Amino acid sequence: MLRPQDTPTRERRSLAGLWSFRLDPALVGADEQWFGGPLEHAREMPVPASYNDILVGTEGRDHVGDAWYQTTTRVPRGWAGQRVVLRFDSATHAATVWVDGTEVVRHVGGYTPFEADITELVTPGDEVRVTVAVNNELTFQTIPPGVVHETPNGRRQQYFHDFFNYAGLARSVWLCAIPQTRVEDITVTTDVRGNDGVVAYAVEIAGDDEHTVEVVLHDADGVEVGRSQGAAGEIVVPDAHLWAPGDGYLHVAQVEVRSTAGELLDQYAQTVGIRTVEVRGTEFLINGAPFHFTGFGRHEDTPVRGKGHDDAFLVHDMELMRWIGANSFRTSHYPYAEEVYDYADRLGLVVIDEVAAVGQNMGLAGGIFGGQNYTTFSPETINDVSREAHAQAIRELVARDKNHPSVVLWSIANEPESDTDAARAYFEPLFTLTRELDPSRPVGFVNVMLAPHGACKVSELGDVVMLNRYYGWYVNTGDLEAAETAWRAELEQWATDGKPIIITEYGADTIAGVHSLTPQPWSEEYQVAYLEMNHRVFDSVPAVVGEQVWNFADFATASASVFRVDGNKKGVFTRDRRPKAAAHALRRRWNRDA
Ligand code: GCB
Repeated sequence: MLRPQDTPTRERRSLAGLWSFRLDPALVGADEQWFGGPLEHAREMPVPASYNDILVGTEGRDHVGDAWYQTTTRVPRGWAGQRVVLRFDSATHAATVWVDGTEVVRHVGGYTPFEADITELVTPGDEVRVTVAVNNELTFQTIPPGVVHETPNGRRQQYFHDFFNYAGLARSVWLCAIPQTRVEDITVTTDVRGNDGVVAYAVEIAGDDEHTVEVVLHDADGVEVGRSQGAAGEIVVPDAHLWAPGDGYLHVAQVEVRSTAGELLDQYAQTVGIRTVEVRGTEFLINGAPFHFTGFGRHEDTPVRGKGHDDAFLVHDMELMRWIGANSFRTSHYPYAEEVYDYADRLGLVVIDEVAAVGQNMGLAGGIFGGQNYTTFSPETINDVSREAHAQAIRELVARDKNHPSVVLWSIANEPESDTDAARAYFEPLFTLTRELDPSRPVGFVNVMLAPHGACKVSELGDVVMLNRYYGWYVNTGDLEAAETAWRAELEQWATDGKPIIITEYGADTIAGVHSLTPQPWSEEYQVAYLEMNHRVFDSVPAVVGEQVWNFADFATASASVFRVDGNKKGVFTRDRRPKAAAHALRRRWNRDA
């Protein structure tokens, strides 16, 4: 599903703004046909934004059920004869959409786009009413999983991951005009031969069969560097300027569809970063050169707007990344807004792209999230239906992000149970699927401390080893010497697998402003000492090719918890993006060679 664009043949209109809004905890809206007319008893709600923290009190924060959104917009007069498409960049976690009372699409999965062709329901020049019921319930059959409990005090949502279950329309909504005969999809893969860049493409066209396709490749200055006819082909760029970490050089492939008479039917501009990614032994190679990941696991999380995408935070956060010397991040623990990947492409930032499979681990969730009553993988809990939802989430992730040069690695789960045969049986087909969908990138999953080397039955399926470890925090708390010994011992075992190791999480909760002469947990000094200890360990194990601190910034977690105070404080920046002492320490380390 291509991202909306304005081109000579396409137009898009953002539906951002204030929509009518009404919570529906009793789930009566569909029966009462709230989609049938103007939403009654509504208040206003910004789109894009998560609704939870916009409202005051527990009503929005702890809501379980549907949230109804409605807006009216005018379909531009000039769109007659075009396909009119309504597109949601996301709806968390499931949505049903009506246009003037007619249901047009349903979608499950909170972090990927979906769209509906509404051409037959609208008249260019007229107003149209769009109504969406967004459901935030997580079950064992959703990605991520959760349980809704019916209690004497109402319905309560339990979940097994460590970030707040923000919901709503957190990303853009678009009304688009797209030609009848159109570019439906583009897949670009790139290679480097000697000094030449090779751009292989496959274009899918929908509509009239009588057409021709041409792809014209331009460099960043707009100079044509090659062209090719046909729906699939290859363009060789002599002496190509490659996309590389720190150098977000982008070519643009103009895909043009013409009638046999030569009339332009559709045009779509696909950015292309020419680069290669390869895992060789314990090295992670980008353009043949060993790459060492520095940076963070992040969250889409800001005050008030929750997971609502915001360009100001996007640019500011990436400025902070640049300041600190980070060259990469992981989209922990779900696919982020597409604006983030576009920007990473342009900045030359490297992305580990993660599907929203987090919390599939009742052993881990037991102590923290009350998952002790459940078996992770079983017919009653995470089962074949869940795996199909997981597979679908992977399909939608790869379909959406496959053309981003910044994305170098797929992460198909964060910290699932991985030391059982059931886990192995669950994950094996998902690795196969991901490789079928995209043979051009390595695939991995993030291993949890409960499944150390030797016990983990899933790691051998991955091209890389990704480890989240908290020596000196959750274990050996406060004893960095013992932590260093234990951590090095474990890491040396992983190194015997002969794969690159990326430390995808290491971190210590730190309250900004708490200081201590001896490094005490929760103090800024401890966070610095903790990171330095980790770095000594990483630097002594050559197979370690990456260090991503948990987390870029403090973030919101579930409201009811005795082990989080006002959220997770492992941020190197506070939630409002002020640096802790650790930020300066990381900046020194990551700019050593500068
Ligand atoms: C983890 C999880 C992450 C948590 C973090 C923590 O292992 O992957 O989602 O926030 O630990 O701080 O406990």
